[in-house]
Amino acid sequence: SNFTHAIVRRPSHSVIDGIADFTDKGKPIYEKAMEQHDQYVEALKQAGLEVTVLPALEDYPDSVFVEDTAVITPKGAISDRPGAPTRREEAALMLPTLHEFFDDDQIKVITDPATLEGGDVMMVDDHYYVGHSQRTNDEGFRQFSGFLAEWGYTAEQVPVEHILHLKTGGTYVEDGNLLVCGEFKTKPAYHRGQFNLFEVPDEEAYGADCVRINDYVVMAKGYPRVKAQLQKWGYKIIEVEMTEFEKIDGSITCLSLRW
Ligand code: CIR
Repeated sequence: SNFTHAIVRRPSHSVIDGIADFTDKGKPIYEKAMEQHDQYVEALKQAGLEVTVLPALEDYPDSVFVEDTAVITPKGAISDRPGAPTRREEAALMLPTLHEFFDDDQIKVITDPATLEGGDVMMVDDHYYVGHSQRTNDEGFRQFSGFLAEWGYTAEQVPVEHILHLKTGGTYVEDGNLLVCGEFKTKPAYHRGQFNLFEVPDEEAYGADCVRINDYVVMAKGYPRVKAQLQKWGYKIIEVEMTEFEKIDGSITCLSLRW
C-alpha cells in the first residue's frame, strides 16, 4: 500500500497491566516498552510515514494498541467499539484525532450492541476480512460491512477460534502474498486460490503479524524464516524488537493506525 500517515500512542506506565489472555511471559517492563515503541516509530518514519504521536493514557493499560480503536480505509475512518470492556473508551478518545484528518462525513461510528476491534480487520484491496472473535461480534460485522458497502467495499466474516484477533493468525503484505499461522493455515476463507500463502512455522507464529508500508515490511525481530520468505518475495525489511508488547498479546500491526 501507499501509505503516508500513521497514528501511534505512547505506552502508559500502566502498560505493565495490559490484558494477557493468550500469553504467559510475565509483565512488560515499562522502560523497555518505551524503547521498543521508539524503535517502532522510527521504523514507520523510515518506511516513509508522517507519524502523529499521541500522549499516553494512564487509565488505559492497552491504549498503546491504537489499531483496535478504528479502521482507516482509503475513503474514510470507522470508529470501533472494542469488545474488551476495559478498552471500550479508547475508541472515543481517538475520535478527536480522526477528526483532525477526516471530514465529518468520512467518519462512521460503530455503536452498541456491536463490538469490533481493528485487530480483527484485514484489508485486501477493496475486500475486508473480519474476524468473529472474543472481541468482535456479529452485530459488529453487520454495522462495519454496512459502512464499507456505502464506500463500495465488500466484507466477509472469518471465525477466530484459538487466538486473540484475526491478524494474530496472519497478515496480508500485498501483491497477493499472505502469511498464515496456526488455525489460519486451513481456514477456507483464505484458500480459494486468491493468495500466495506462506505457512509460518509454529515456533515463529508471533512473527506472522507484519505490516507492509510502501517498499518495506515492518516485522518483529527474531523470526528468521518469516524474514527469509519476505525477502524472497522481494521486500525490504525493517525489524523492531517487540518482546514487551508480545507479553500482552500485542503485535506489529496493533501499534498503529495507517493510511
Ligand atoms: C488486548 O488484549 O486487547 C491487548 N493486550 C492486545 C491488543 C492487540 N491488538 C491487536 O492485535 N490489534
